[in-house]
Amino acid sequence: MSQLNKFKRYTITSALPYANGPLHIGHLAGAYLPADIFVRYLRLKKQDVVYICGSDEHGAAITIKAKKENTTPQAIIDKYHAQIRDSFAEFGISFDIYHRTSSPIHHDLSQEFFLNLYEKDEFIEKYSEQYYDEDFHQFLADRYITGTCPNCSNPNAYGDQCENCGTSLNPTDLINPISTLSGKTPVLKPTKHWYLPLDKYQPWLEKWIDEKEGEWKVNVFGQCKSWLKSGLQPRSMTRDLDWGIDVPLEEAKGKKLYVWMDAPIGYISATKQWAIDNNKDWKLYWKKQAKEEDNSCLIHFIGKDNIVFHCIIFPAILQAHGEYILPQNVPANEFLNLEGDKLSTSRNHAVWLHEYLEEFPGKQDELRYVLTSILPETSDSEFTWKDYQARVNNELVAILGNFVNRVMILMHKFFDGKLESEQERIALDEPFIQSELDRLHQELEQNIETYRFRQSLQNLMDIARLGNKYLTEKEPWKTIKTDPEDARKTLHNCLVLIGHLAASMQPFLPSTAIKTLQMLNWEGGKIGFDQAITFKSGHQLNAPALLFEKVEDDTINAQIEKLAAKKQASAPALQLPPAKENINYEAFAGMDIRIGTIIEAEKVAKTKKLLKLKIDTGLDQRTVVSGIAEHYEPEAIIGRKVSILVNLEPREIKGILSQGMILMAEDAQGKLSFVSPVDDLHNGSVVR
Ligand code: B3M
Ligand code: ZN
Repeated sequence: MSQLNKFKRYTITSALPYANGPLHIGHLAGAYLPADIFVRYLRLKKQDVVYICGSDEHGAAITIKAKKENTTPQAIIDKYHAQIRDSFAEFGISFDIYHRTSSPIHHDLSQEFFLNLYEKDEFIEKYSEQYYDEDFHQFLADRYITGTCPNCSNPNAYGDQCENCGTSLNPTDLINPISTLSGKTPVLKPTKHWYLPLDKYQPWLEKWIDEKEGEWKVNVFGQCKSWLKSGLQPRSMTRDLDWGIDVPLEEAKGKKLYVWMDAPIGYISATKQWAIDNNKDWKLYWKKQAKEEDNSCLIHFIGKDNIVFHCIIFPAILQAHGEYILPQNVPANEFLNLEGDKLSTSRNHAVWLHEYLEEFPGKQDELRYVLTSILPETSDSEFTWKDYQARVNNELVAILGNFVNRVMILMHKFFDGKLESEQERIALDEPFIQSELDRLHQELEQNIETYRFRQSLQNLMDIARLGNKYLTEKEPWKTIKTDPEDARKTLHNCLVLIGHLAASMQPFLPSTAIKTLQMLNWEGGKIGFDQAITFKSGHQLNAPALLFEKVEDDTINAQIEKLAAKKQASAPALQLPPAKENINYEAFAGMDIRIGTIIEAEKVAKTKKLLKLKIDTGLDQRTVVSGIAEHYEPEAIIGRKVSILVNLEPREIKGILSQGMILMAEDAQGKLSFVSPVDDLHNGSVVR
């Protein structure tokens, strides 16, 4: 049973993207597509819902980008805000407002929040030693400082968070801190800041999070539990920066709010703006109401790297304020990978939305479909172009498109696209199909309501499969000659099914739903989500049009090549050693290199780099000491065919007589790899 009516209202947010670069498919699959499906569904279920998003325009993410592009932060946010907003609109992400955190209404509300907490004495004010870049005369926080994560050893952790393990950090937690401005090790200098005592809220947070067990996704709940277990620390809510929202205190002149203090408040200020524009009351969507059952249901859609901010820090801020509701759920997604590698803006390993739109015009629903099929709901998932092609061709074209197309063509061929029957209204007249349809539709709703969007999309496709199966079994193209009434009835049933399909498509494939309704010549072009579908006898269909087109190999190969080319272009230039002086042939021919097999391998005691190997050279079995222990585990290389220089003068290494040398190739990162024959050669084969 649907749980939707438990709540009076819904406040749905998607993470505010930093306006510091274009969007890629990972963004869409993380926090936007799932939220959009959910919101479209809520609207179709006639719920009172507001869907909020906007650009996050403060913080080091913006200023660092401005520096890189040699321009101002304002120019950066103006440029990317517009680009991001347009990409979202093109993909049908149906925000009620796409706002900006640089707007005055947002600055005001953030300052009001800060002052509210300040006046209640919720902050701890303290001087502490903070990292400072002497070359750039700047304190270093957040993305201005990187170092090794004390929790997972990721060497590229930021000053406020490790994106690898999700832990939130303070700059002083980093091991080997480095300024991202000068690349130098920073010095410590005292400065005053205002800290939110998260440790004080810990008992309250624990209780609140514990209530979410079983309701929140396991990955989200688990992350929260593990931070609470390691104990929360006070967290500075102010920064020594010159871009951001002013700390509204006389004594804090020149300081700004921490971007994660202001950004989530951006959800609220955006709602305020929307309410002004639409004559609504924003407080209904954010403030605690007199009766708890009148509260709005707040849901944050985010990617997993934002969990700590939405499940710990922002709730603590809201709770400290006291007048606001807390999130009911935070269905964070894991990460999407691309062609076997992490999506990466810096390495340009991404499918950019603005490029997709140019190269695949009108194919937004295709991408929505593929991404929904592979949403990283419970674990990281992967986008590949071959998979994109397969899903479009074998699912959208062959199942959904094919069903609709076959029915439309047959209707036009046999009946000139006109529905006629003795009854006034044509309804689904096949109990088995009706009950299957009801079951699938119910499952689809249940899955959306529990954030299982992948599964709900499968339910939609199963409705199309049901149609195909029915059509194939009934063979109206044959019965038209033997029993034309049966053929007519079959096709009528199929059309009712298509009506249901169009209705159910709406959250997932909004443009396709509209196209389908147009073909059906559906009055008003809108269809209720769970409305009974009937046609008036005499109803005239419009001409059939293909819903989807096959994706050709060439198209896909071009995309794969494009990714490879980008990767190559952004790979650091190889630092190859210069060529050596020429030698004569005799010098080369003097080397006796053979193929051999490693038959024993063990670490040389008290050394880090050395392995003692026994090699069958075909001529004999001999011992070689090789400096490869940092690259290979001894057990893993037994049986490996290698090339060995057998006439190198024996040498004693760590008390072991080493007779010969294994040939190794070294890559730009210093990784060693065996020079092994591709074919299966016998030991003693000569290398020349
Ligand atoms: N801008 C982080 C991000 O883009 C941040 C989200 C803010 S949500 C309030 O990953
Ligand atoms: Zn980490």
